[in-house]
Amino acid sequence: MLVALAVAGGAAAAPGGPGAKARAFLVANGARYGLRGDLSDLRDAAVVASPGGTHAHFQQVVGDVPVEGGVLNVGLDSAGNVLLVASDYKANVPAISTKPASPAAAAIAAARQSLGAGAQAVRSELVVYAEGTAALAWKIALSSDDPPGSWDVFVDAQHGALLATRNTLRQADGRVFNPNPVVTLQNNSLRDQNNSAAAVPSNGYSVVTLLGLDSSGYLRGSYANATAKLKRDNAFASNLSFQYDRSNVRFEQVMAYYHIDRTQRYIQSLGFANVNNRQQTVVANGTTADNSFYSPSTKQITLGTGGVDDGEDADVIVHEYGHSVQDNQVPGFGSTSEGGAMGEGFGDYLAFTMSEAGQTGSYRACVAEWDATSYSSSTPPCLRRLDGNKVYPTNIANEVHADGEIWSRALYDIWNAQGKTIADRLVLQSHFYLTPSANFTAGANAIITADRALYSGTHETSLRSIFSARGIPVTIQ
Ligand SMILES: [Ca+2]
Ligand SMILES: [Ca+2]
Ligand SMILES: [Ca+2]
Ligand SMILES: [Zn+2]
Repeated sequence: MLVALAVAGGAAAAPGGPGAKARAFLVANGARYGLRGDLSDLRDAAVVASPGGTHAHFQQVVGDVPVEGGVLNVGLDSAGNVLLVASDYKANVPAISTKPASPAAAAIAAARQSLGAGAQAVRSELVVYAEGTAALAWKIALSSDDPPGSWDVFVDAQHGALLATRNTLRQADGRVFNPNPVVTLQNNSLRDQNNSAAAVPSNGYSVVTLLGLDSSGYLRGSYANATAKLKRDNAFASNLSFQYDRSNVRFEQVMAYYHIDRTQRYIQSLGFANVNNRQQTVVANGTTADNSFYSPSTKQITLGTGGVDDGEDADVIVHEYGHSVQDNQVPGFGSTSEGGAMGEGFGDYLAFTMSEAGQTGSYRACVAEWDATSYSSSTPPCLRRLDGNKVYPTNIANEVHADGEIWSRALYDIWNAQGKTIADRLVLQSHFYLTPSANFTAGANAIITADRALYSGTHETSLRSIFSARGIPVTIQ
């Protein structure tokens, strides 16, 4: 019947759905793909709709058993005309027996043994494995969490021999600045040049692994959901490879995803499982202002495009994430001006500790060197610094960012005195002791309390002298 249809008027004129039309086309043109004239070894697998039409998928079989990798994909336009045939059909697969002599359980045991104890079998199915000599095989899908792994193992279903192991882990990758090209290239004279790709040479970028993405193809995962202001600008990569240059509107989404995800993972690595442990939504390039913000009402971060796009500087992204962290630990935090200053100081501190590795000299305590090229005349350009000499109350200016440099200097001194891990744990732990109206003294008392809780007060003398040097009264006995 199908042959008759093809003879009668070609695939485009054949009646019926896309699958029937595709089949008719393959009957008429199958010789090109090495197909059998009657298509008796092709099973209808799926018909998928897309904006461009439909796609009829076929699975090659021996009897009822699928031939591994033997698929055809026939693309049709909306009128049902065949546009393209993609064929992985394997010609000359013999009609081998499809009755296994060896059970699935034995194949699973062999597969697990070949990979090590951590691998768990997720699925098993019979296939015809047709690389080289065709063989009936158990295809065992396995996964492990630590280290992350995903495999297909093929075990001969007649003799039990291991035929092949395929690593199927889908590693997502992205191209980012880490933390920003001024630091990476040690070049203070880089300029935005109106968001041009040419403004930053390729060695200013790093290619990184993106962790935790769901399988949607968007930058959406356990701890971050990075989006654009307009849906059409959302980064999408079905192969999970997100490699853009800075002139692409999607670049800042990759930056936001990567730096927020790694910050949350770092926080968890310090033993804090409940500090902003949620999916943070970020709208990259969400405002044309040279400003970025965290909104306590929507819990979202918005990154601006004024000057250098804020999303091109990890320090700005992590600073905003700091506000989100603090709002999560102390809902409503920062109702006093000193509290607001502590929020800004903590954001700068978090940006510092997430980027300090490898930073020396004047870059080390400088925040947002790349973003600051569009408004700072210092060398290097800095949004703010953590190593200033402001003291309380003399230098209070009643502007939260300026006053935040008193607090960030105290945190920076703790970091330099106790090292990264202890300092970061003390600072995060201290937030649990605060209320929204906290001032500098409450913040200092909380850090000393955190030290008592985590380290039996081992660092108290040093902490007290650091706060004293900043003029911050400590009132805890
Ligand atoms: Ca950009
Ligand atoms: Ca900017
Ligand atoms: Ca820096
Ligand atoms: Zn801020």
